Amino acid sequence: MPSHFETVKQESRFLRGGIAEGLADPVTGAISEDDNKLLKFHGSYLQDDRDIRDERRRQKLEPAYAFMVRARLPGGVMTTAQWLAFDKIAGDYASSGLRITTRQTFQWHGIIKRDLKPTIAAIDAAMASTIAACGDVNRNVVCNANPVESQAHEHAYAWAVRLSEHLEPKTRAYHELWLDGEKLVGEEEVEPLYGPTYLPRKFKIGLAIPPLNDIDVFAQDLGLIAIVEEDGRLAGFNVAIGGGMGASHGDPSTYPRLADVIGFVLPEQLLALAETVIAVQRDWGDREERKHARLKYTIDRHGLAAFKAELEQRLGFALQAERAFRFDHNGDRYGWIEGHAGRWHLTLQVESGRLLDNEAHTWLSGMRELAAIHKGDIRLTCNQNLIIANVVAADRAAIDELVARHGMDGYRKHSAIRQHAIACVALPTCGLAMAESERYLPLLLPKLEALLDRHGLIDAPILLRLSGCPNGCSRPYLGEIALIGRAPGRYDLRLGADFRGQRLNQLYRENVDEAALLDVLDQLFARFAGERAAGEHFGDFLLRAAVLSQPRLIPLKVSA
Ligand code: SRM
Ligand code: SF4
Repeated sequence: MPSHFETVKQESRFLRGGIAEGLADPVTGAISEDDNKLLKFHGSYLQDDRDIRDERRRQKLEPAYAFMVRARLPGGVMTTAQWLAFDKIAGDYASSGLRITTRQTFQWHGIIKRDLKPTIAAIDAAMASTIAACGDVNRNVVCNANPVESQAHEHAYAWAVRLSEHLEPKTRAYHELWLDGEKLVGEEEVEPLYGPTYLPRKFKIGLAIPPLNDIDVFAQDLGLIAIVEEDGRLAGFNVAIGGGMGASHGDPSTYPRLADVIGFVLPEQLLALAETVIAVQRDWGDREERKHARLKYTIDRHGLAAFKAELEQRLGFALQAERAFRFDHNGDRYGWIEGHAGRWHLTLQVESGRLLDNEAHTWLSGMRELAAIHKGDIRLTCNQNLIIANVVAADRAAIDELVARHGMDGYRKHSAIRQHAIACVALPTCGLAMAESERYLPLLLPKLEALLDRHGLIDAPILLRLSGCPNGCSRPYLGEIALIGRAPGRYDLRLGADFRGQRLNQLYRENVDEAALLDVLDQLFARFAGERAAGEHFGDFLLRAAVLSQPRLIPLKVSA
């Protein structure tokens, strides 16, 4: 039997439900549970401030409800005018600045009910959107974060935009609800790709350009690996399907999975390919149990070969054999990089993607000042960082001065592990968080740095990922060291992913507190310092030294 939410979608009249009525209700700061689920398709969630949840309950008050809003920003690229508009929205309506997400877009937290419509309307006025930023549809299409390094990067970014637009839901509900668009009266509405019940679950697409796997392409439902010829031409894309991170503690029927590479398509075949992978998932995905509804489970249930055969039969052509590729690393490269056409790009690290003004740094004021003088654009990365892009050489010095004056040049001073750390939002806004993540990272890092320093490893780049629960929003199963929340102050410690995003880590200690975590890591750092081979990464070392068992190799048949 289809899950309750399938019925809610079916009866929602293409994502309208009772959202308008719920928003107009002055008695509560919330909307109904079913409407909240529909609201996700419009790019927003109802949350409550968990820091004060118990206190409000004691005072017999309803929870401190507020909405999170997420923009859809394919490839994470925006103009300076858009930056200023997003910054103004943060000032006018949100409670905690701007938050860069692990899918290279912005979130705003703490928006009260009456401000939700003006917020979404302001995002639209800035020539962006929130439709399909969340929900059972194709989400923000992510793309290599530095898309102007060569012309092939520009083309790959253009494909990210085309995919995003092509796969956008077609319902007029978004315009009706948020932009005062005319109501459809008597006209037949259709969702040609999604149909009235949309997808069984969320769907994510990402484009990577080797040798940089900065988007974690194997964590995507549909990962596309750009194949660039020696002359810089974009030949097409290797296709990887079935990646996903989410799992539930204690439920082995849920698991993180890396995508399988199943072939190669030409650029002109890309839209049909994406649309058809989605259509097969739409028809074959589990609509009874949402926990098992992602594409990764559909593929494992039917078998990769059967899925591929169905895909090719519907496409009417066979995928070509996958082309050779090689990734060097994931994560971002900080500092200035020269792109093509004499333009420069400066990548800055933003801890956990949170942009605020405080004593240590003034990100909001600094970026506001920058947006007023910068002639290029701004890009967000899947590692929660930002790039000041398309700068002419003559403007670099002024930007360097501004960045230093606002304390935004932290990356220069950061230890290697800090440079490679990501944490999901978790408390106080995330309703699913079991432990702290974003707020714990700044407390944990100095302790890890002290250990690494003691063992002479302060310059060793190690991928550190923290998530407040096993849903995996920081892609923790791809961390060389990962902490996954179990309960307040307690985490599962997972170890041993590689530095290229091609191997999942393994559970090493279950449900441990900080003292136990640091003790275990101290011992492993000591061994790493003494026994590591030249250039060897921590995750690889743990396998070679048999601290961890050899994992199932992911299906990367061609990369050496
Ligand atoms: Fe996520 C749910 C935040 C990237 C897997 N994620 C949530 C919610 C909306 C909680 C909820 O459902 O009530 C979190 C809101 C927290 C808050 O207060 O803002 C949340 N996810 C985030 C962000 C903001 C984390 C961050 O620190 O940046 C990321 C927003 C990305 C975006 O712009 O679209 C974010 N989430 C991810 C990723 C990483 C990625 O996509 O590259 C994953 C793992 C990849 C994947 O999808 O498998 C991820 N989020 C989940 C899941 C588990 C899905 C599953 O298949 O089991 C959930 C829970 C769910 O969907 O039921 C979830
Ligand atoms: Fe919330 Fe869990 Fe995602 Fe962290 S990993 S943002 S705690 S759902």
